Amino acid sequence: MKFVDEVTVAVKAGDGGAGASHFRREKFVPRGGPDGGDGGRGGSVIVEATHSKRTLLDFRYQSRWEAENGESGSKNRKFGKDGADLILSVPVGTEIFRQDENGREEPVGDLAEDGARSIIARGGIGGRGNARFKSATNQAPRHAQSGRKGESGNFRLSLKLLADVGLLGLPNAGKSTLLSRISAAKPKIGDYPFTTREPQLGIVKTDSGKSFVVADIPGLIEGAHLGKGLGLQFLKHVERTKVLLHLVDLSPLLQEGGEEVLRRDLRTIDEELQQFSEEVAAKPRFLLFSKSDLLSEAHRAEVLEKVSEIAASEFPSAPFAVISSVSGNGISPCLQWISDILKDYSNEILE
Ligand SMILES: Nc1nc2c(ncn2[C@@H]2O[C@H](COP(=O)(O)OP(=O)(O)O)[C@@H](O)[C@H]2O)c(=O)[nH]1
Ligand SMILES: [Mg+2]
Repeated sequence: MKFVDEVTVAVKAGDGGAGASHFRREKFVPRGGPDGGDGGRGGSVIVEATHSKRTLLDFRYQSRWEAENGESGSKNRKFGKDGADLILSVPVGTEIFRQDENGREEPVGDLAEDGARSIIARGGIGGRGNARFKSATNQAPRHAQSGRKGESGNFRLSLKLLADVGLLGLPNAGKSTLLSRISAAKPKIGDYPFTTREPQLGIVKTDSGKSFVVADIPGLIEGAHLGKGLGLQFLKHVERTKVLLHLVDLSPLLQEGGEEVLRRDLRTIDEELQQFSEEVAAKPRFLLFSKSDLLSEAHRAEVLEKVSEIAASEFPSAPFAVISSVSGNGISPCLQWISDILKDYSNEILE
């Protein structure tokens, strides 16, 4: 199963600055020679791979990118300043395709390593100033060149995605609702037969602007590791995630005896994980007690206390939060926790 993050961008490199046409004028030099300087080079557009990015999300928000133009030359043979190059930072593993007017594509880069670069549009060179055109036969040329246009074009950027985070919980825990609440974008699915129960991936953006990929693992029920439901198929999807979000519906706590229901729900998922793979079960895990908006003010304090007790005794090493996917309350510390952990991983490329 392959998920890809794909964007198209329109880029334009900077134009070269114009050369100047100018003659020296000084008090005691009656007929000064030509002294117009050259224009500066336009900046190029360069795509660069970095481990610190995990998705192409930034390019969904902005699809047009332009590098700076070169400045014009001026008198006294002064060169115009070069335009700065524009660096587009993308995750390691990003492939680049140039698209022509007919939609045909040609691969132009495959940035497989941290720091790998591809110049996708070159800046135009600056025009020459009239000082350059002085010759034995033409002592006072007026002609100066204009700068060359910067290259432009449309490019498709494509990244095979691995889920960084696995979202686990019993049916109805609220996984899909949470994912749609926190998703900034949905990646495309390739090579996968369409079913109504395919795992959903979402690209999530944190307040600090970082993004990562969350997979909703549906259908995880008791016996999933034995292939019950579609559980096994989806469990395989968590194998390569870095962290787990374990979601449990807290609403049973609103009723008598709810504490036991909650503990059982938590353990059911944990046991499925343990049976599937101890290694997967040992991944850093964040417990999310969902649907907090269902708590009335009168019950809130009491329920929160029970939640702390349950979390501390069932999973003493896991951080936890009480959240509502309806109001969005309580979610952001968890997203911050995830991005802190993911900082330590370099991007991996799906084969
Ligand atoms: N009140 C409330 N209902 C929720 C919340 N999250 C999910 N639900 C509801 O719980 C039910 C199951 O949610 P869903 O996201 O489909 O669960 P999934 O099976 O784990 O994907 C749906 O009716 C949701 O509207 C929440 O934060 N608050
Ligand atoms: Mg669901």
